[in-house]
Amino acid sequence: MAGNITFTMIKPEAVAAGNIGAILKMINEAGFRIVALKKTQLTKEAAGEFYAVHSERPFYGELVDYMSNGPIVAAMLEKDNAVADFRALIGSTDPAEAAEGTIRKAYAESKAKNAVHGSDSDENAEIEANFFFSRFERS
Ligand code: FUP
Repeated sequence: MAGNITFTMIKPEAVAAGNIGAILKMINEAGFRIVALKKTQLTKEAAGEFYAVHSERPFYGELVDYMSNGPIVAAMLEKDNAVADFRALIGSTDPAEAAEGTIRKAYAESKAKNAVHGSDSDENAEIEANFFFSRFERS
């Protein structure tokens, strides 16, 4: 059975552009409950660890630089079928391919600066949430 928790980050360029509120509003209006929320900045080392699964990809170095370049907002979200429903809400990795009504269509700048992260499995949602939040920070 699909789990009811996913993890997201609002990425540095979306935070810098002042889009935290607008993106959280879209998330709420799509029926997700915010379980935990934190604005913080990743060190290069932490960004490298978070994206370790991509360490062999050609864009890894740029991804780590960009994700550690400014503040991000990390959140745990709750909803039935959370992982799949949130992937649908954010849209394709490349905003040029993202559907109307998705967060990336509205706010992403490019495939690299694509406004938001969304976990791709229940297992990764738990790993990623644990990266940012302890169990004492979850309601
Ligand atoms: P997604 O799951 O949609 O966030 O996309 P991926 O897991 O494929 O990629 C993770 C992150 O790597 C993306 F959010 C942005 C970055 N990326 C690039 O910078 N260039 C690419 O060609 C693909 C991904």
